[in-house]
Amino acid sequence: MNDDIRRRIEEGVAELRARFGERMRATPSLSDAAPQGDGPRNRHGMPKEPPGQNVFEKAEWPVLDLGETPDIAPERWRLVVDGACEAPLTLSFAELMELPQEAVEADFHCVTGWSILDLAFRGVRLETVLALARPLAESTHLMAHASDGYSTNLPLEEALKPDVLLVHAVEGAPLARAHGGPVRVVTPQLYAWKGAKWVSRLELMTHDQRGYWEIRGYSNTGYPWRDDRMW
Ligand SMILES: Nc1nc2c(c(=O)[nH]1)N[C@H]1C(S)=C(S)[C@@H](COP(=O)(O)O)O[C@H]1N2
Ligand SMILES: [Mo]
Repeated sequence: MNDDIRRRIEEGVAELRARFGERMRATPSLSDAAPQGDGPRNRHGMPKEPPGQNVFEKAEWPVLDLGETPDIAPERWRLVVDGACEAPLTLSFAELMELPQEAVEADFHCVTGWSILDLAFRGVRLETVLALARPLAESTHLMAHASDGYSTNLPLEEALKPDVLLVHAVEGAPLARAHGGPVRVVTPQLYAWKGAKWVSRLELMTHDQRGYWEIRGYSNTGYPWRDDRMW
């Protein structure tokens, strides 16, 4: 990664944190005084086991999607970042691997009632690619689009959290195709449907718009510690 890109990321991140920091800290996953659930606390002070969830072993991690499994070789994978931003961009897998890499240990909570705890994810913060794209001042949300036709929306105060990653490896191995490889989004602070497998496009938006499951009745916010599942 050259110095120019490094500087653009640093400047972009500082600007986004100045714009969204307060809203990020006010979200329920960071500031819920009485979160529901049990067990020790996660890195954000929330109970490890949100209400209504059953913990599965890592080896039993279910595969859940619309039923079509895109077959995308890493060399063919592209991520388009466009919409309400100053500097739309397209990243290849090699370019993604050149950006600053993060290791995040996080839990994965599916709205259908299962959780996998302490998965070791590796990838690039969404914040990093959004910093490069420079969201316009009016930009408030994004739609993550995927190669299977799936989509899911996120407010930027959720998308910018430091453990929201474009994941390419889990537990030391490349992300399996069935779990969204070569690259998916993971949103540990929200139910797992907010993380698009086989992510292909991040569309910045100046207003909220619902994605695939949000249109069909899932909650538009999806906070596990508020049992925030439907509508
Ligand atoms: N592209 C895509 N991403 C998706 C989905 C999908 O159908 N297509 N399903 C979502 C839902 S509902 C869940 S619970 C998780 C499941 O991820 P997993 O199959 O790795 O467990 O992926 C989310 N991301
Ligand atoms: Mo799901």
